[in-house]
Amino acid sequence: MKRKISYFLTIAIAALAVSCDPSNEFKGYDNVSFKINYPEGFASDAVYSGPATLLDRNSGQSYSATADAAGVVTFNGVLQGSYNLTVSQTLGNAEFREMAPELAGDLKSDIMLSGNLLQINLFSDADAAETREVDLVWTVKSDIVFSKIYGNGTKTTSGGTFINDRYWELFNNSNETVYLDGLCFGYIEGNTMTGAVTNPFYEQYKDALFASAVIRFPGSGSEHPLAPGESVVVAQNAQNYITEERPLSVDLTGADFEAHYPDSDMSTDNPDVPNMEVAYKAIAGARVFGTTNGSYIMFRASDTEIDQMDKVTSPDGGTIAYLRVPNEMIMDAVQQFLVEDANRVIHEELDASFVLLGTSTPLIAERKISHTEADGRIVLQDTNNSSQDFVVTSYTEGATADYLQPGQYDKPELM
Ligand SMILES: [Ca+2]
Ligand SMILES: [Ca+2]
Repeated sequence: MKRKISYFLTIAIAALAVSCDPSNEFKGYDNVSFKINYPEGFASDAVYSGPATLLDRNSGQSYSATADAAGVVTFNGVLQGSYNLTVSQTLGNAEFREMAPELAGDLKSDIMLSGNLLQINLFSDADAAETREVDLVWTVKSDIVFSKIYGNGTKTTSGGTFINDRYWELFNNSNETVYLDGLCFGYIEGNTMTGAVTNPFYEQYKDALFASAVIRFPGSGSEHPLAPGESVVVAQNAQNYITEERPLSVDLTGADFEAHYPDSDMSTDNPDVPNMEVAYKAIAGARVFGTTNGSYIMFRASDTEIDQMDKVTSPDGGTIAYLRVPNEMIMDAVQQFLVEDANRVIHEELDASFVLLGTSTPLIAERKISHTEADGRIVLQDTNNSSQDFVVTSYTEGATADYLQPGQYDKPELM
């Protein structure tokens, strides 16, 4: 009760301060409040205590605040505009078990709580006075995350685009060694290149995502360790793509693995680089793994498990069957848009937003660095909100293509 009184007292004092302002100049709305609710299945007295960010959709200006003892976040001095609110907090496994024993089951991972409210219009006192509610959802926090995606190809000197030089980099963001054996990643069916097309799988199924192709790290369980703070590079093909025609490409002969398609005339096998297993391929004739502007997910599944997963044709027709990957299996997800008004293929709780790639190639999307531990281990930012977690770097006229090289975690733009 005491807390409640002091909360309302704060509002009253703040309101008084605004009304007494002699300059009469609008300094923004105070006490813009959001009540953050835990997901269903959590203890009824669980109160959110983490941060939240309010982002101006046009200017990009952001406001940060931390929830009070009642689970309410309050922002002050907020200028007029249209906003997105994002909430995200990591919850340790012990806390998760205590707050939601039934949901936790025998899960041993930490979890991530996240929530979003999009297009919050703050244009009047009434808009600002409304206390909106945000319902959090939870996902398993992944130890391995996508750290770099180079997928949109390079330019040739004759003005063409060459897209065979793709690679993906995965990073162990935890403090324990993780085995890559059996880890899958796949790209999602859908169109994120234009606002003119919506994605029927996304519209119709809220509990799963649909993969067009899935590749998997080989090994029986303990063959491919990845130490904390280390990364692994998976090339589409482990070739050196730098030629006179393609001076801005990359040399991928040093990749750790490659996504070789044995049945494809566009896929070259480098005998020195181990191949990923092709775990699923919706389009039998697909010649390479990966797509331009692709959105990617990571999960663990054996052949048997993939056999047991549903294969579903698109709700708007067609005979191609995509692999249905339930949301709760997905460890990391990165949604990529070519243009800002493209339509979603990945659900909000897995990625609150998207990496905006833009059309200037060659470009690379890279996860930012959150902080460096005392022992020097880099920790990447993973709030399941790709517009904040990733930075896109594209080519500057006259520069070299060194920024596209894998394995770089000391770039200023990642800080
Ligand atoms: Ca090979
Ligand atoms: Ca993530």
